[in-house]
Amino acid sequence: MDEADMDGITELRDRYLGAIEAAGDEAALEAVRLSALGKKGEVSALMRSLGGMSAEERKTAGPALNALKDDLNTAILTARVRLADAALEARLATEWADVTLPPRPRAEGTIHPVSQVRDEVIAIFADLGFSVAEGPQVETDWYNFDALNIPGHHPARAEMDTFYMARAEGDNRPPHVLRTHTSPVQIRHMEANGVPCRVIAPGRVFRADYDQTHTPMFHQIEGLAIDRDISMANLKWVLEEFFSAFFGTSVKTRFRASHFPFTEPSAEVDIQCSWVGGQLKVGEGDGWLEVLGSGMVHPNVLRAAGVDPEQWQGFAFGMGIDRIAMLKYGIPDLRAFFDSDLRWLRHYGFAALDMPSIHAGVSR
Ligand code: 2NL
Repeated sequence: MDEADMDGITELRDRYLGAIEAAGDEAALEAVRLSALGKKGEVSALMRSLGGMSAEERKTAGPALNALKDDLNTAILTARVRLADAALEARLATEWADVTLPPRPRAEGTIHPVSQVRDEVIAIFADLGFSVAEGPQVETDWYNFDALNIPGHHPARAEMDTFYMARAEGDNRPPHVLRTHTSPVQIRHMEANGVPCRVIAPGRVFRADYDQTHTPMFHQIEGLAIDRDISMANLKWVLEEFFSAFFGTSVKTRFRASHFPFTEPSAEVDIQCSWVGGQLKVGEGDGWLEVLGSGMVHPNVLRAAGVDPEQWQGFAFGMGIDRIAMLKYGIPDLRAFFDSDLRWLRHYGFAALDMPSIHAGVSR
């Protein structure tokens, strides 16, 4: 191998090292590699020419060409890593996510079964012409007891396990109470609006009682209809209409004579049900389930609310929202209602706007 050939190898090395350095991406680099070291590449052609050389020539040209090939391969490898890094950097510069952005809002909780059932009951009674009345949860003993024909010595006061509020030291007036029923709301309604009236009073009530089936706070809906000639027959129709709409199937009621101080006559109301394989079904079978207390409003109660019992009469009823929620939606444990357990709420809770009413399909 003469000087000219060695110069040729130097020229090749400089040219290809320059081209490798100049390659802007991995495709350009591969093109450079092929034109030097590919089957038809310049360096490969020179390697093949070794066969036509004399042994003397081969002795210098062989190692020189091998060194050129190694140098180019090393440079290509280095360049490839550099280009891959640069490509990654370029991607990272454009493809980024701001992990500090707030996430899309998602539903945190659900409608509590008590709220759901209260709203269902309100919707059904609204269709029957009843409006909603509300009042304070802390009541005077007059509105909670006396106006309802429950005098001071009456055992019903003791039976109700009333929570009493404390009076200031030296204040000897009778203490306020946490209302034991929503009846006071209806007394206040008659006082403020007069009669005739058709109202329901849903809300929280309080009794000092805590076991498997009682919580010290629970929910009640009372209903009141006063007019000139309202009877027990109207009460029975309204309740059967209500229960049929509420349970989505025709429901019979059974009235059993009972006693409440605020109604005369009084009746406890059962709804028709069956027990099939340990499962309760409302509106079929020959079993009965007590769900409600009711009666014709006592003349003393009308008088206490400023209504003349010689002119007006009507029915009233009261039922537990929590109880009928358990019945309709198969919820076994009352006390879990008030644990604020999100897992329980996600299981038994409702989506917003899930609101059946009398129009939502009563099959009969
Ligand atoms: C129950 C069911 C009842 C009433 C509540 C009532 C309200 C007024 C006048 C007369 Cl303003 N009555 N409400 C009537 C009957 C039953 O509650 O089982 N209570 C112990």
